Parts: sequence; structure tokens; C-alpha cells
Amino acid sequence: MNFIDKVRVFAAAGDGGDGSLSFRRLKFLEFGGPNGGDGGRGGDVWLEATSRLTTLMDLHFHPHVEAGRGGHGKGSNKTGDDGADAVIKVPVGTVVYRDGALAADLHKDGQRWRAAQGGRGGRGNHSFKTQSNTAPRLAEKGAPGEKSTLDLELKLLADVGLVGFPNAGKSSLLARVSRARPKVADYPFTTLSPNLGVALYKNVSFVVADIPGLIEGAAEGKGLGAQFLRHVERTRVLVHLIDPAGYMGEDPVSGVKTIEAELKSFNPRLAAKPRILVVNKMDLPGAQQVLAALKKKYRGRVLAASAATGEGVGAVLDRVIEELSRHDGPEHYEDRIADETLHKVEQGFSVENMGGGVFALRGRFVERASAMLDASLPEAVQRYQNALKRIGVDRALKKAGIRSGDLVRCGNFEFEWSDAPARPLPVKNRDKRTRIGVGKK
Ligand SMILES: Nc1nc2c(ncn2[C@@H]2O[C@H](COP(=O)(O)OP(=O)(O)OP(=O)(O)O)[C@@H](O)[C@H]2O)c(=O)[nH]1
Ligand SMILES: [Mg+2]
Repeated sequence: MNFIDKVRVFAAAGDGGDGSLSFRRLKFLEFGGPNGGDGGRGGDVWLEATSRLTTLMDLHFHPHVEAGRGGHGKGSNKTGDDGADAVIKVPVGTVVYRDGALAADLHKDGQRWRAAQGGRGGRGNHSFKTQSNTAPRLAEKGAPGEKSTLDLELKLLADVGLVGFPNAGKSSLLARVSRARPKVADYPFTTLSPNLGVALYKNVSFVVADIPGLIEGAAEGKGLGAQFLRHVERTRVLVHLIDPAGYMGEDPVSGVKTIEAELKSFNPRLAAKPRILVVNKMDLPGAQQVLAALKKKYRGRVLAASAATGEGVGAVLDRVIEELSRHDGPEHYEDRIADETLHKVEQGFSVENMGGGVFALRGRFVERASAMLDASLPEAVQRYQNALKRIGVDRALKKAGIRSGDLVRCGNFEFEWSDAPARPLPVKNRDKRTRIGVGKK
């Protein structure tokens, strides 16, 4: 089976590079200014639609995609290199869900969507230089790259969908109206995955999708059909092909209802699409009676054709382009993308007493600040403490009952809580640093 239309992808953007802590050193200059450069940005992971792919098979076998990490900053104000982006190619018509919500619809060739954002580079000590702190012993680690789990679903973009029982002649009709050459054979379930073909008729060009045959109970998973019905979800018109011989003993007239019921139970939107009923195999004896019976039941709105001889196919295509002109192009879902996924703002933080003297601190900002903290630098620790205090983390922890000696966990970072007021950490005499010491070792 080589047609894969559903896959879960794990995208990991690159971490930012660490900022550098460095001071200028010259022969006659003992304490030069800070010159640690910033880390490079981590690479992003992108999804890109391409018309050259027709399945999600590559991703099925390689679902973990990582972008490159940013290079570390260096002395002499050298910024680290940005990490390389990773681009995942997907077929046009790939729909992306994040946490069950629609996040993107890649319905145009070349369209790109960022699946995971690279972490920003940590700032080097050069960036922390201020008038009051001309020699900061302060540098950030790179921010972690975003990690996201995405569910991708391919919903082919076709204008016309061919539906019907197995063996009705759907693939034969596709071969008749386009250059597609799907497998055709005299047994049910010949078609195992959707086929697409481009038809050109009276200067109108449209894409036709042929899907595996449907049977009763298809929407509940019987046969092959239902899992492929999503590929006709975006079509503008469905052509329902009827085999005058019926399917497995069911007479063709009542069979129409069976297929209609399957469409409806899979998705009511399918049942609402314009439908063209066509009795195929008109070259076979007995087809005329079936046509007459169906015409009686459906008040003449039934066409007759033969995919084998080509008879009547022109009339079917006339009806197709008439319906197409009445409805817009293949549906896309961009307008249905949930607002939250577009403007994803995660502010604030939460504190939870996990028991046993352990408190969990969660939130995008605090987790990022923790990940970027180089805890070996007292100045960086102090800056971190101030940031937490400023946004009210101290107050929240106290309210949650934290005591001296308890542990706070934030992402992968842990620190011990102390009730003592945060004392400014000793900063070395700043004046001295700017002084030029000639001849001193
Ligand atoms: N006599 C006659 N036979 C036809 C006609 N159209 C298709 N057939 C035959 O019917 C059989 C099934 O045709 P397919 O095109 O494979 O049918 P399908 O609907 O794609 O079948 P599945 O893929 O199994 O769902 C083949 O043996 C075809 O040659 C027709 O107009 N006249
Ligand atoms: Mg077929």
C-alpha cells in the first residue's frame, strides 16, 4: 500500500545558539569592554505544498523532522550562525491539525506554513552593556526551539468526484476522459487508492478523482471506500456511476439509495453536493430497462453512458461543466482555521504545589527564561530572579505555600527557594574596569 493520506509528524525547530561571555583583551589593555556576541537563531521547520507529491508516504516513514540549531556567539562580537531550516514537502491539499484544531490548509502549490519556530539566539554580554553596567558578566543561553506534534491529512483537490459501488466503471470513465491510466478489471476493489486525472472538455479543464468503490457500511469502515471519501470532500460535483447489473445481488435501483446513505453518514456536506446520476455500461443488454426504472424514480435526471464505447460520455461532461460553472473552485478551509492557532498568545504562568516540597512553575515566558538562564553566572541568576519577581511569581509561590528549602521546577530547570530577600549579588568594582592598567599583569 503506497498511498498514505494521514500521518502524525513531530517537528522540532532548532535551539538558538548560546550568547558568549567575553571581554576584549589587548596588549596594553587589561580590562577591555565586553565583546561576547549573540547566539544564532535556531532553524524553523516548514511545511511546503508541492504538486509533485501525491501522498504523505515519505513522512509516514520519516515522521521526525528537526531543524538545525543556531551557532554559539563568540568573542570579538561574533554572532553565531543561524541554524538551517528544515522544509517538509507535502502534497497540495494537505490539511494540518494541531491539538485537534485545524491549523493550516496547504491548498496552493508552493504555499508554506511554519510548523515549528526556531529558538532565538541567546544574547552575548556585549548586548547587556549599559551605562550603569559597562562590564556585564551576563550572557543568555539560546532559547529552545518549538516542538510540535501535527496531524496531517491529505484531502485531494479535485473538481469532480466519481463515486459508486465497486466495479461500476469509475476507473474506466476516468481513463476515458483524461490521460490517467488507472487499473481497470472485472472484479470489485480494483482501485485501492484514489486516482486523479485532468480532463479537458470544450476548453474547460477540471480535475477528476476516482476513488475505491463504496459498499453498504462503508462510512463505518466496511470495504475500502470510506477512508477515501475525504478525497471527494472538496469536490464541486459528484458523479454517481451505476452498474446496471447491480452489485452483489442488490438491484441497481435500490443501490442508488445505499450509496447516497453512505455519503450522508460519512459527512452530510457530501450529501449536499450536486450529484449527477449516470447509468454506465449502456452497451450491455438489460441496461435500457434499468435506465427506464431509474428515470421513473428520479424524474428523468439520470444520464446514460458507456465508458467502454464512449457513447453518452459527452453528455455527462456537458452536465459536469454546467455544474462546475455554478459552483466555486475546490473548497479550501482557510476560513475555518481557528483564530487561536493564528494568534497564539500564551501569557502568564501557573504555579502548582506538587506535594513533598516541590512546586511546578509553568508558562511560556517562565519556561523560556529558565531555559535561557546560565545558572553559573551570578549576574544572570539575579536578572532571572528579578524577572520572576516582576511578573509576580514570588507572590504566587508564597500564596501556594512555598517555604525555604522547597524546590521549584520549571521545564528542565530546578532551583531551591529561599525566603531571604534577594540580595544584590556582588558586582565587582565597575570603575576599575574601565581604567587602563598599563604594565600590570
Ligand atoms: N461492457 C462494459 N464494461 C465496462 C464499462 N465500463 C467499465 N466496464 C468494465 O467493468 C469492469 C470494472 O471497471 P472499473 O473501471 O475497474 O470499475 P471501478 O468502478 O473502477 O471498480 P473498483 O475500482 O473496483 O471500484 C471492468 O471489467 C471494465 O472493463 C462499460 O461501459 N461497458
Ligand atoms: Mg476503479
